[in-house]
Amino acid sequence: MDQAIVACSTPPGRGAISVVRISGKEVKSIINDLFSLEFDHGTSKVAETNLSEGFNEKCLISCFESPSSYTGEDVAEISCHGNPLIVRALIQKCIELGARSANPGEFTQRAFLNNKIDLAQSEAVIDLINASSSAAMVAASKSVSGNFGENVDKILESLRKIRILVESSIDFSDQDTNIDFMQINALFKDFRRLLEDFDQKIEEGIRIMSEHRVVVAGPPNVGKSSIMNILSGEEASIVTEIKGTTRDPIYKKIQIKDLQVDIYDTAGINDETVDEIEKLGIDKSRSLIKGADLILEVVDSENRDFSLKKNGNILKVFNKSDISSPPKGFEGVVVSALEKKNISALEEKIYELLSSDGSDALFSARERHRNLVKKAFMEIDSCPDPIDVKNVDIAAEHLKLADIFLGDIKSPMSADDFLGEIFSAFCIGK
Ligand SMILES: Nc1nc2c(ncn2[C@@H]2O[C@H](COP(=O)(O)OP(=O)(O)OP(=O)(O)O)[C@@H](O)[C@H]2O)c(=O)[nH]1
Ligand SMILES: [Mg+2]
Repeated sequence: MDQAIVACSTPPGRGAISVVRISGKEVKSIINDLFSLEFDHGTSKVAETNLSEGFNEKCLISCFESPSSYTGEDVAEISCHGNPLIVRALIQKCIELGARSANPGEFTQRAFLNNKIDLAQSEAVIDLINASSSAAMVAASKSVSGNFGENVDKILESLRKIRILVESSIDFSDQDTNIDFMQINALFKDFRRLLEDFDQKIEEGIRIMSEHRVVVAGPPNVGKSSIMNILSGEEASIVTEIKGTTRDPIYKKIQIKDLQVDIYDTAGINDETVDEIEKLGIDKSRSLIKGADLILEVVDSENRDFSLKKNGNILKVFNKSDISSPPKGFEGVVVSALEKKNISALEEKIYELLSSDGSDALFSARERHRNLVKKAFMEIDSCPDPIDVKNVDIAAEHLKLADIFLGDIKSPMSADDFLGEIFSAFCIGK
């Protein structure tokens, strides 16, 4: 077992409790030295430790003995009062007693190295923490419990069936064995169909995990900032009657029902402006519009013909309904930011448009998975079709490479620095 690692596993800051986690070979002795406590698997005990002169902290210590722990090593979770000073002192004590500070994701990395979970499950743990909707949460939890991995296994199993037949046709080619190429080619077709289906599921799995970026855009002075302030429930943006008030984009995280949404207020689009600062603001608006999942295209009666000339992810909003009416046949939501009219309908529509994305996802997935499937596809596409006695050597090579790429999804055979790269994207304490 490796040297013990220690970190705070709860978010930084003050709260009722914080949890300091230690994992590794010195855990038993550290717990004993800190709390005069016998490390006892499956128990949670209250004990005190002296953290500084005249200051004793009462903690709850939960013990998990190797291999029945998150990391597969001896693990202790120490719940203390949620004060960063206490957390820091506790971590310092653990370091003095033989532990070292954990790197980001190192607990999960150890779980992976100790075969507690595969790589796809480790990634899903982070997806579960970061999920920004209930549907994303469900998808990530399915991946944590192995649904995603089961799909990978099924595909690999199907590929290996073909590989066994192909390889044996090469090994026994000089003998009078009857190699059934019809069967090989039929299996090859089934495998391709499975992989195509999996690729599509991955696409949905990625989409459901993506953040929801909403950009409030439109001409100047139509009430974009007023709408932003109502949706975020605070005075995030400055509102004045002067055209071109907002320059830098303003960003807020908001919650609509079970959906977490990143919302941006932007500078009004005004192609006639000569103001250099306003022009820079408009450039920023345009690049945010490009990357948006949903654009609220706000207009008022003075700008009823304005259009960003974009298709797809646009929700038209007519504002200032307290002083004017929308044009006949207006297709969108009609609101008054000033009188807070119809705002819940606007929220409902935003929710509806964003939450339909990827709601069929069977599991959470990532770009890394998609790239490996793409590479496997390239091998499959380069594989001779149909496979026959003359090209079976070439086919064997491509199938082998496809196997390696697909295998890398769950258990990469590559070097440590690759794993380090993956786990460094995790948070400390995880
Ligand atoms: N009557 C009425 N006035 C509104 C409404 N919403 C906003 N206003 C007014 O319109 C003016 C512009 O509002 P803002 O929210 O700053 O508009 P904006 O689109 O962010 O403007 P820029 O940042 O300059 O592009 C302010 O005087 C607001 O009080 C509304 O629903 N009804
Ligand atoms: Mg504004």
